[in-house]
Amino acid sequence: MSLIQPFVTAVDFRTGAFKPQRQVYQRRLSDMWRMYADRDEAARILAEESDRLIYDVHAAALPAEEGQIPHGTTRIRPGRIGDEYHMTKGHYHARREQGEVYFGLSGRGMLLLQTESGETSEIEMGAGSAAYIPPYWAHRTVNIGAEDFVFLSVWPAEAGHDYGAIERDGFRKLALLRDGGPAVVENPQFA
Ligand code: S6P
Ligand code: ZN
Repeated sequence: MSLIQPFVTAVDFRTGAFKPQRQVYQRRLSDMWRMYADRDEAARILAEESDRLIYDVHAAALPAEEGQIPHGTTRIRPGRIGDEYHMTKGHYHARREQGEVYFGLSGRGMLLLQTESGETSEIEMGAGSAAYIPPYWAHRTVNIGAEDFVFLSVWPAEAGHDYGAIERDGFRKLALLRDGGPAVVENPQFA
C-alpha cells in the first residue's frame, strides 16, 4: 500500500474544475455515438455539425490499491441527441461488490441504474443530492436540465470499471424529452 501525503483540492461547483488540476479527460460524441438510441441522428450530427463535447471528468487518480479512495467530478453539457439527453457511457464496477457515492454540485441530472438480474432504478439529482450506488448496480448519469450538470463521485480504488456489458447491450431505460420534460422509458433496443 502506498503512503500518500494528505491533500486537498479546490472544486468549482459550476464547472467541476479541480485546482490544482489533476487528471482530466473528455468524452465526445465520436467516443460514444453508438450508445445513443437514435444512431442515425448521432451520425448526422457528427457528419454535418461537430464532434460535440458531451462530458469531461476531473479526477484525483490514485493507485488502484485496496483502501485508496479516488474521487472526481463529471460535468455533462446540456443537450440531446434526438430526444435523448446527453449522458455518460455508464459502467458496472469490474468488482461488482464495490459501491460508490455521487454528490450533486450544480444543474439537474438523472442517475439511471440497473443490475445484471434485470432490476432498474432512477434517481433525480440536483445540487446537494448525495446518491448512493450500492454494489452490483451499473450506473449512467444524464443531464436533464438546461445548464451543465456537475457532480462529485467517490469510489473505492479496487472497484475498477467494466464498460463492455453496457457498450454491448445498452441500458434497459432511456432518459428522453417527452411533452416538454424528461421521462424515463423502456429501451426497445435493449439486447
Ligand atoms: C467512477 C464514477 C464516475 C464516472 C464518470 C464518467 O466510478 O462512476 O467518476 O467514471 O461519471 O462516467 P463513465 O461511465 O464514462 O465512467
Ligand atoms: Zn462508477
